[in-house]
Amino acid sequence: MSNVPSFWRDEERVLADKFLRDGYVVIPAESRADLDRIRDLLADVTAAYLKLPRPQDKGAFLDHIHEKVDVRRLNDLRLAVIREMNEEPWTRVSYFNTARRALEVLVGNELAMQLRINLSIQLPDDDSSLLPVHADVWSGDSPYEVVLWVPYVHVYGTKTMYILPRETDGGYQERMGELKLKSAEELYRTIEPDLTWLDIPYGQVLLFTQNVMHGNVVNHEPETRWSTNCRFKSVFSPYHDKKLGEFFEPILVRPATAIGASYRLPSVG
Ligand SMILES: O=C(O)CCC(=O)C(=O)O
Ligand SMILES: [Fe+2]
Repeated sequence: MSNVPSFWRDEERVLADKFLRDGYVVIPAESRADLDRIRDLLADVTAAYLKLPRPQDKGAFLDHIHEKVDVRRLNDLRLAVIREMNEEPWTRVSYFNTARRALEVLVGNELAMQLRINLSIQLPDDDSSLLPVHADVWSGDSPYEVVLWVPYVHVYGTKTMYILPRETDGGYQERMGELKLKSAEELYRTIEPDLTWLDIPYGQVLLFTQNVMHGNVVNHEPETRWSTNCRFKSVFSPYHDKKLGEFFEPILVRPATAIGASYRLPSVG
């Protein structure tokens, strides 16, 4: 045992160590009320768009939406729901509230948040909106970003997303050059034995670093997947293509930072 005292609180250290090891954590939503409010909005906006009565059981309605909409209309529905969700002034605050303590522990307490929350809807057997294996950091995201990924239905099997735990991912990314893989398909087949398929019941949320490989496949379960993703980063961590003000917006800046940033030394003489 080292005799250097730890500055961590024990339970925060446990969460942090898990995230360092796996590159992700799945935790109960910190505010179930905020989670429910977003899910209910998704269901009600979808019902209005499809000219259906307001559903009683919002979760069941979302799970079975493939009975009411086909692949041809899916993208228009998705865009309409994303627009309405992002137009509501409260959704980003509620979204943050589903994991705010964990974000503070894992990312920081001065935070920038992605301006728009993304929505993914995956109907059973639909191959039109897949995300083959990738790490977002390969295409312009900063390695300091963390994704808060929230399912609105129970996700499991092929209805969920997969992730390569960080400990294993590191080895593959180091050997990427030697592996000489020609396509995402080949990469997927290489890492497939090591993938974790996240089983997340409604009520829990996922936080992950998009530096590790992840993606999804055709949903062969009998229900539709509904999930959202949105990125957070420490305000002062390096930015890449996704800039502050365009893609990210500061959501929590502490007074000492505000005072420091606005201070001008008096001019002398
Ligand atoms: O929702 C998924 O299946 C993948 C999400 C993803 O790639 C991301 O949020 O970066
Ligand atoms: Fe991604």
